[in-house]
Amino acid sequence: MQSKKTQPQASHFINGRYVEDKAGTAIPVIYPATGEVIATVYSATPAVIEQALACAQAAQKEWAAWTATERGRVLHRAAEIMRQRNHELSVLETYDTGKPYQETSVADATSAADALEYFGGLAASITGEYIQLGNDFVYTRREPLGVCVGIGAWNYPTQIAAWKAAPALACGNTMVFKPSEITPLCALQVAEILHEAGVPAGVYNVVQGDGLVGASLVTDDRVAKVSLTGSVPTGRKVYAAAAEGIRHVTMELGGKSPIVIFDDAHLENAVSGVILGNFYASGQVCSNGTRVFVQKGIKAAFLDRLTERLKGVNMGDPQDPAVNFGPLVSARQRDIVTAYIKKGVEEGARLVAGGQVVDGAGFFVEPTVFAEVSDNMVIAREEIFGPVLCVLDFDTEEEVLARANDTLFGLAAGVFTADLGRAHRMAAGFEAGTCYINTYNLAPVEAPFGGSKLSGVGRENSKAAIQHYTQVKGVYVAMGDVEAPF
Ligand code: TXE
Repeated sequence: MQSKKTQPQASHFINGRYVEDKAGTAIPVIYPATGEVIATVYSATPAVIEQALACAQAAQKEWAAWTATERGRVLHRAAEIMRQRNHELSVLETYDTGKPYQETSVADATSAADALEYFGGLAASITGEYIQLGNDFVYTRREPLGVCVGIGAWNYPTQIAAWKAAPALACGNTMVFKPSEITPLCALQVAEILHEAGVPAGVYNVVQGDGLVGASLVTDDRVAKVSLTGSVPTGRKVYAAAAEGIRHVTMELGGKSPIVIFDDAHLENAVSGVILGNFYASGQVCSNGTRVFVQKGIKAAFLDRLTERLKGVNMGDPQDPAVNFGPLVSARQRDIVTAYIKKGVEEGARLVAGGQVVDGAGFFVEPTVFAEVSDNMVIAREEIFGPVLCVLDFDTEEEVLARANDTLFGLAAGVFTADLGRAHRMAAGFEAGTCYINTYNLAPVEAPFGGSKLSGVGRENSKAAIQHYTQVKGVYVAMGDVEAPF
């Protein structure tokens, strides 16, 4: 059993050190597998928020004056430290979220380290351009935005903290990051490691709290940019608040993504893709392909094979490396998911597997599969954010593309087929920011990640992220006299 060192030294990490202010509201940190309180942090008071923003502002000019190679060097060092501590960070991620260690040990701190490494390497290649205009010329400078605010959701606390920190810092910005109040522990480790790697005090700060603390950060005049990972309703509030100060935004919001399986698909891979796209992290992944459209010819075989594969679920203590299916993050999330399952039954969908809450102190819900789901059912239109998979069937390519796109979301989409032309036609036709052909839910930092329509604005990872953490200044240089009409 791991040492349950989960109580952090203090709630916040500001100006290179831990800071506590117990005048803030106490936030109990609950271990989703047992319901026990494993730590207590305190919501940031106005004094703590002020201290974080003031330090971030004070540190930004000096940090931007480092050469990009120097900034990249400390990000690389931070990635190295993170990989060395992957085990401890994964155990903490499991305590924070309830996700099985089998997942966290390969998907969370490793992805965070990848981002630090990738943007550490990209930093020195962030340059402007030279535009010759006869004898005159223009050069451009790609400059940092200033103080950035990051706000995280509860499903990938380490990864989200690093996916925002890495490009922001590589570009010479500073950041105040607020993790979700439901999973406050991991971001503090990211801050500690960045500081240990040599990032100067004040460059990356973490403060705790709920939406009210988030709202205070978003509306502060010192903030140039806000990057949110969260639900669409929250995205609307944050986007509107950021507009007040005409701030740059990145919105990584929710989804109700389609996976389309044609008759000629590789059945085993399609089932694996659907399992990854619905049951990884107990279904609490924004890009999940929760509407699974199966062509009628393969539907029976698909359902048989999926039902068979679900027997491989090993639900239990997520700290046990043999366990591959954990609890939902909170009692509230469990109740939201079970309400949707009840709704699905009421609407007449056929419950093929699961559907039950697992008795005990943890927030466990069985992996659940509905078939005979119709497009207008609530479970086919709303984001459930839990292990609930909806199987819909279809006849033709044209029909399924129209139905797959018939949603206000646009985060991700996947297709399984052996027909190369059809795969790329579907990818081109999907109204989504992140598409998959014959796989699902892989998120390498080299690839852009983000949504269209209600699922968001902007992209995380890949070179695209540099556009969202810098601004271009054009400098016109006249080589001759200035001509004027009088
Ligand atoms: O989101 P919430 P949760 C989405 C996922 C799901 C949701 C679950 O699809 O919809 O996130 O995460 C803060 N001003 N994604 O429940 O409630 C709040 O404190 C400023 C998409 O955490 O929206 C928390 O830190 N901040 C994603 C954060 O917003 C406010 C991947 C999110 O809270 C605020 C993962 C306010 N007014 C989950 N109100 C993707 N697309 O990558 C709340 N917050």
